[in-house]
Amino acid sequence: MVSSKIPKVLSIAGSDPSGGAGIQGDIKTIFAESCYGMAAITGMTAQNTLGVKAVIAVPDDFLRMQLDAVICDIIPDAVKIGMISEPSHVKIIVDMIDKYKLRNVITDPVIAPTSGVRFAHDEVLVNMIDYLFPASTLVTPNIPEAQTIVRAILDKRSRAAGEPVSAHKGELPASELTPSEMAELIGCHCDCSVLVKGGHSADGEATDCMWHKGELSIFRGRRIAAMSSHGTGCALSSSIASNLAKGESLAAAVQIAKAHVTAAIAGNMSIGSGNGSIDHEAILQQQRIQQDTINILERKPEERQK
Ligand code: PXL
Repeated sequence: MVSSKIPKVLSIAGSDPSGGAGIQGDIKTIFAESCYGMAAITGMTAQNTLGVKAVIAVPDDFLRMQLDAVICDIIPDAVKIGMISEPSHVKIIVDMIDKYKLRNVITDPVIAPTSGVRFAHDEVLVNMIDYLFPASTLVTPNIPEAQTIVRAILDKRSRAAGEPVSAHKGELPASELTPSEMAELIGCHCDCSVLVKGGHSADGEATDCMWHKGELSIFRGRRIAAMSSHGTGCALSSSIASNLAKGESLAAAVQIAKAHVTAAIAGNMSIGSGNGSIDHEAILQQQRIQQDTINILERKPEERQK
């Protein structure tokens, strides 16, 4: 049997039955990026475009069985990690990264949805900081998530130094740090690359900052006032994973993913009565335009005339 050359991407995330975020959104994105999508489910949500009503986690053994079953048969070229609602799941996922020497691991630290019940409680966050981020290629928090992560790191440092944690609770520097300072702090603490997404910034722009191997890169973007932005973070992390699986560098993968997700938000698809899904079809169109351009450029000059 000849193994297919299609890049394979595994999403380890939660189910969103409304189809915009979680594994459903990831699979749509990975497909639109011309990769083969797989999904191991950490838990299920009950939600629609108005918000998340409830979350349940799958049992530990069952998460382990899903991951072993898929990975021992189909080794992924990249992995996207999304919703984790159990502290024990973090360690199971990190064990799998080590066991199968998984590469191109993109972790989207989803702490809470825009509207509804929280996904990850403090212990999950602490485990992510201690074990999952150091095992990841890139971590992709938005600004509020980065502030929560920075706060947890500073709390831990205070505790280790025997200082009162409460001293900086409320007026903590986290809210005073710029996105690039937060990316650097998290990246240095966890020894991983960090992309702080600017979609939630107050300046009306959507500029992302990446800390990668001691260097800072800025990815400028335009802020789109769309009614349908559900699934943006999931699509970005899945798109970065897909582009890494296709062999792009990390900076190129982020750049391409940002352009694709911007197009998906601009699609402004109207689904449901609340914050509906981004338009994953727009990623497919962008991806095709890009591929057509590459095909034209790769043709010999005499063939280009035809
Ligand atoms: O967009 C974050 C996210 C991730 N995973 C699941 C979600 C959401 C947002 O609602 O439902 C399952």
